[in-house]
Amino acid sequence: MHRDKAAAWLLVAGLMLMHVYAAFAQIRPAPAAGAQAVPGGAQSHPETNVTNGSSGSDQASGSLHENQPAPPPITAPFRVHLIAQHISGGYQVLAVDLNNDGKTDLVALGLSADSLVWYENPSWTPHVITTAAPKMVSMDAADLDGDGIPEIVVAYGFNAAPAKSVGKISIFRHNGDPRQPWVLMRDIDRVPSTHRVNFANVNGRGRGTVVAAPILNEKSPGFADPEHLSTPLYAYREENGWKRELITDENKGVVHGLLPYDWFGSGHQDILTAGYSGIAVHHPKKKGRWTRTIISAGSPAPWPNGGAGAVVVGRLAGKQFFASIEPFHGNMVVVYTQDALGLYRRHVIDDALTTGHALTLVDVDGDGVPEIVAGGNRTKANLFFYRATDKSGQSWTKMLMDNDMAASNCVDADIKGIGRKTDVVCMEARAPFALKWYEYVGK
Ligand SMILES: [Ca+2]
Ligand SMILES: [Ca+2]
Ligand SMILES: [Ca+2]
Repeated sequence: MHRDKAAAWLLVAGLMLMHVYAAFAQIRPAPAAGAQAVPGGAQSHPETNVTNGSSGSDQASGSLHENQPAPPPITAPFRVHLIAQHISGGYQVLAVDLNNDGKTDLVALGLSADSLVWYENPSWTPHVITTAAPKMVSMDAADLDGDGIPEIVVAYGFNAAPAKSVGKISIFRHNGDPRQPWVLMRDIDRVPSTHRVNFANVNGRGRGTVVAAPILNEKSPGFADPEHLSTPLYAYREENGWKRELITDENKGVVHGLLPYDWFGSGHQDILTAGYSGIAVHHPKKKGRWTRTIISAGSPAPWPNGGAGAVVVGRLAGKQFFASIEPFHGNMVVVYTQDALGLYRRHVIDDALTTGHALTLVDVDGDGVPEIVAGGNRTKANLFFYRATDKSGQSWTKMLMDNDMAASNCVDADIKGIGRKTDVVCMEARAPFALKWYEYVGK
């Protein structure tokens, strides 16, 4: 590089670092119990109170690595709150009220964490749910008995190699005080490499059905899955004594996304899956029969690089739409909107994600047009906020939400109790395995 150009570049980089350092210096790092809601303050470059990670401490001590470029500026209008960290192998977060006080709490799951822990809003005091679910990978919450405290289904004993995975599915419930350790309510099943579990309302009478998706067939050697083996999808209905029911064995290879959603508007939830076979809707019929409809093949790349890894569904311009990450651990964020004939049209709105994993819709401004949050779990400046620039969802702008987060999972939430979900909470897959709340501070 020419010396003048190099000097100019160093000057620009130095100014950027000074700007970042100034932003860090103005605010106090929040302790785990100190993330305060700060109303108002709309700004295009929100402050962050998160200084975890090597870059933050290096900046604070003044010992900058000369060859390490400054992180890119955060451009999405959120204030970042650190709720907790060191949730080893961070993989999933649930935003749910666990003590029936009307405030949304957070449950954080780590693949290699030794316990499942919930964090009580607003102090974010941690409470252990259980230490009896090693190698957990997925969870969901639903109040099955109507006492106001949800039960939690957990998939654990996970390994991506099915031969090494017990794949237990169990429901835990509180034992009088949800702040005290919970107890096992019911073991449901063991299915090798079970990777996603959800409660679902498949009968129109409540969420008393567990749906479980292994990531591969139990005989599969791994993600390459050269024989294109069938990956089953199971339901367990409380009314049937949690007996195993096959939803489908038509999905092939990796199944990574699982979503209960009333796709057909029939008053009960269908089950969506995303994987090598694309995105499918499984619709419950009478007597335990299910129909399967492929709504997108996902990325058209040949096996094992095609399909989709995650799916979310919402409404846009009065019509149902869905969004996906494609392919599995992929680089694309894709939006599907209906045309005049009701056919879904595929729009790739981003193809620059790194190992895409987290995906959620959130309507931050309550205008009825969902925004999209998507992120990947490999690198730290890889969590994005997408906002439609037209009512039909044809084009979207992309903003960086965080430059120090490798998100494995994000959910929308109402942390402050305003009556609408305008917040996003994300779980980090890499050290320091942070659980962060992104408070929307835009207009
Ligand atoms: Ca609560
Ligand atoms: Ca309950
Ligand atoms: Ca919106």
